[in-house]
Amino acid sequence: MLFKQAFSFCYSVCVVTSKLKRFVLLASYVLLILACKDKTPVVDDLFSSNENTRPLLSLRSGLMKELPPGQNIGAIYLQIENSSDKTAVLTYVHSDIAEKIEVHRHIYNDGMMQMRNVPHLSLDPKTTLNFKPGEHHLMIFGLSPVPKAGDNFDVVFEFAGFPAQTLNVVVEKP
Ligand SMILES: [Cu+2]
Repeated sequence: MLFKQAFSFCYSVCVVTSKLKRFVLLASYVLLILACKDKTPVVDDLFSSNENTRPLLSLRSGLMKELPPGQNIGAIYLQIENSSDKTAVLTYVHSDIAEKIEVHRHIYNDGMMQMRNVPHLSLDPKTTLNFKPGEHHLMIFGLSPVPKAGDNFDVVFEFAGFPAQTLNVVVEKP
């Protein structure tokens, strides 16, 4: 569209001046400007594309059920996406309002559902892990203060070889 407009502009200038040489010069000048202008977004895309700005690890949907009165140990569910091309190993999880946070996984042992501590959770490249009831969860110990439904708090995740990530966990009604 722009090229068409440029040509008709140049053509009208040519008609007025009746100088072909001037038309050719003007046309190449306008086309050069347009060509440069068209390339600009491509250069911008190189620096602002999603691939370069998207975090390599994304933590989302942090959720904890409100605890019964007197209890200060809870379970947190979330989703972790590793969109990088290397394995991410979770080395440490902590929060200002908890004494300790562990990664747990439910397993069946002799027909019994048991919880196992997973000290170094590995996330394969290009995978998403859903923490959910009956599978992986975070066990949060010694909550103080114990958050109520509607509250939220931050949990920090440290991964080997990746920047630390903070997840905001929302407390829901039981
Ligand atoms: Cu547990």
